Amino acid sequence: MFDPFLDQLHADITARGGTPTEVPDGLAECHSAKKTSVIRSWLWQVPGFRRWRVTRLDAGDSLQVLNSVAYPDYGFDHPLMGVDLLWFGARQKLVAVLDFQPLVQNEAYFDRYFDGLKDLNRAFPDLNGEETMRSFDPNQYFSSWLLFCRGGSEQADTSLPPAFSAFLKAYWALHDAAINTPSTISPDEVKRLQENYDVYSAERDPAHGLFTSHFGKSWSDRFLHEFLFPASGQS
Ligand code: BLA
Repeated sequence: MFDPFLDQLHADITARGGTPTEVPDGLAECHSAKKTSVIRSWLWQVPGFRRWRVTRLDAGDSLQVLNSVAYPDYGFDHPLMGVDLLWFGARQKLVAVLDFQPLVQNEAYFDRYFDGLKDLNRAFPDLNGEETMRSFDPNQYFSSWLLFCRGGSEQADTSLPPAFSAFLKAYWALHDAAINTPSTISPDEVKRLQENYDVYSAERDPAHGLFTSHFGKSWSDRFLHEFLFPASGQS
C-alpha cells in the first residue's frame, strides 16, 4: 500500500547522500508467530541529520504502516520530520499524520520554520480534518499545521500521494534553508529537546499495544526503546 512512498523516501535520502547503517541486532526485521505480518526497518546516515529511521509494517489486509522520523544534527534547531501512515484494509480506514515536529512552541520559531507546511495545509484541506489527538498532546512536538486525517480510500488514493511528495519536498527545502541560517537554540538545548522527544513519544505512542499483539512484548519493548526512541532508555 505505502510502497511507492517508501521508495520515494529512500530515493530522496539516497539522492541526498544518505547511506544505510546498522539496525540493532534482531530489530531490522521481525515476523509474527503466525507469519501473517512482517515489520522491517531501516536506519540512515544522512548529511545534516544525526539519525533518520524508517519502518514499514505489512500485515496484509489488516494493517499497512509507513513510519519515519528524521532527527537533524544538533547544530540545526529546525523541526524533526515525522510521518505516520496507517491503512486498515478490512475497514478501508486511513490514518495519516505528516508534520514538521517543532522542538519548541513559540511564535518566532513557527514564523521561522512553518511557511512551507502552512502552504501544504492550505493545499490539502482533505488531509486536515482537525482530528482530535487521543494519546498525544497537540501542543508538544506537534504543530498546528500538521496534515492529520482519519479518512478512507478517497483520501488515500487522491490526496495522499501528491501530499506526500509535496511534504518531502517542503521538508528538504526547510532543511536547506535552515543550514544556511544560524540556529537560535544552542546545540546542547537541541540535544535535550530531541532526547525529550524520544522520552515523550515512547510514553505516548499508541503503537506499542499493536506491536505487542503482532510481535510479542519483549521484542516490542526492545524495538520501542532501542530503535524507535533510543533516548527513552529501557523500560
Ligand atoms: C496514531 N499511530 C497512531 C495509532 C497507531 C499508530 C496504531 C492510533 C490510530 C488512531 O489514532 O486512529 C501506529 N505509530 C504506529 C506505528 C508506529 C508508530 C505502527 O510509531 C511505528 C512503526 N506517530 C509517529 C510519528 C508521528 C505520529 C513520527 O510515530 C508524527 C507525525 C503521529 N500517530 C500520530 C498521531 C496519532 C497517531 C498524531 C494520533 C494519536 C492521538 O490520537 O493522540
